[in-house]
Amino acid sequence: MEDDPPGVDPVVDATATDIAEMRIRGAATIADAAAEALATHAERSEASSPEAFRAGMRAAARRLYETRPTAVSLPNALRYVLQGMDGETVADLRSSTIARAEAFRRDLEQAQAKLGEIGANRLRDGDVVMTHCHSTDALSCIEAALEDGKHVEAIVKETRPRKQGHITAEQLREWDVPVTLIVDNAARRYLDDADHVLVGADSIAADGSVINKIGTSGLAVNARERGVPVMVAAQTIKLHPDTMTGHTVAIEMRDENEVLSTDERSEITGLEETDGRSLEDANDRGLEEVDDGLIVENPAFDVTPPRHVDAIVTERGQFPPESIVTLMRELFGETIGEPWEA
Ligand code: RI2
Repeated sequence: MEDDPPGVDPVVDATATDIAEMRIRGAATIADAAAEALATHAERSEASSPEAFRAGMRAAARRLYETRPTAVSLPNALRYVLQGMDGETVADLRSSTIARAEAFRRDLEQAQAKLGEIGANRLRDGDVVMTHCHSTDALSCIEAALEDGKHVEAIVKETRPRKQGHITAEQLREWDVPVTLIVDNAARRYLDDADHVLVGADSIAADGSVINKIGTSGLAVNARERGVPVMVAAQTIKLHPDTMTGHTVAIEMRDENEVLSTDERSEITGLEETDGRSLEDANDRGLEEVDDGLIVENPAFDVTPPRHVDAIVTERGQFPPESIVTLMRELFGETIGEPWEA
């Protein structure tokens, strides 16, 4: 008789849903939450054999992996934890997995603090920094500069559609940093007042391209034209190993509701209700195929070519983007597996 397919712990399920729906967001935070969920799954696993334990861990990792495609910190975290699963008994497998996940989470925190210290060296007393979206890696550079006693001010881009710049503004105000909040369209005008553009990354490709929140590439082009240096704060967990062998990074397309509500759509198209339900609902339920002639696209990320980036700041030092591949080879070697598929 075949074993039932392994189930995943409810905590894994809940974490995966929170990541997909962005209650847990930000590349580093996603990686941390994924490692924590794997540790919880390992701790609570009721597997009666080493094979069943391993299969359960792979299923848990797959569930987490399938949530969001762009931030490579997620598969990097899953790979790291699964590679540490070691032993001949369930007890040994369990303890080695938990220890590995804990080590991963500790390293993550230390890497961010170290990166912050390095990034802070680029900021001078009195500098004004323009930010995009919300990145804990980017903010760690500002935090370290403040700890060094430097005065820093920020121009914070709102960052449509989810307005994650508001999270950045909130954090900076907590640290007493003077903040000017602007809509995204005002960025070029305010670049004249900025000494740096400082952003995070969801993935860094082997050629030094930076994949970050939609709008980063346009900001970088404008910054280059204005002579404002672009600094990318990204722990090495953001380095995308598959790009060393020619793979591209998938860009996540998110729900159009983040851009346009059903009511706003109706206002634009002039079509209101179908069968007592909204158009979208009607389409979802297959009640009536309604083509209202309006397409809404919502890519979450874009690609900034290396020529528009001045420095990638990691916990291993700062790098010109074109040289990042050297660090990638050192950290990942040449071959990368997907242990959750084994
Ligand atoms: P940290 C975010 O993506 C932003 O694009 C941000 O720059 C990047 O993750 C890195 O965040 P999302 O999850 O790891 O908000 O630096 O879509 O916190």
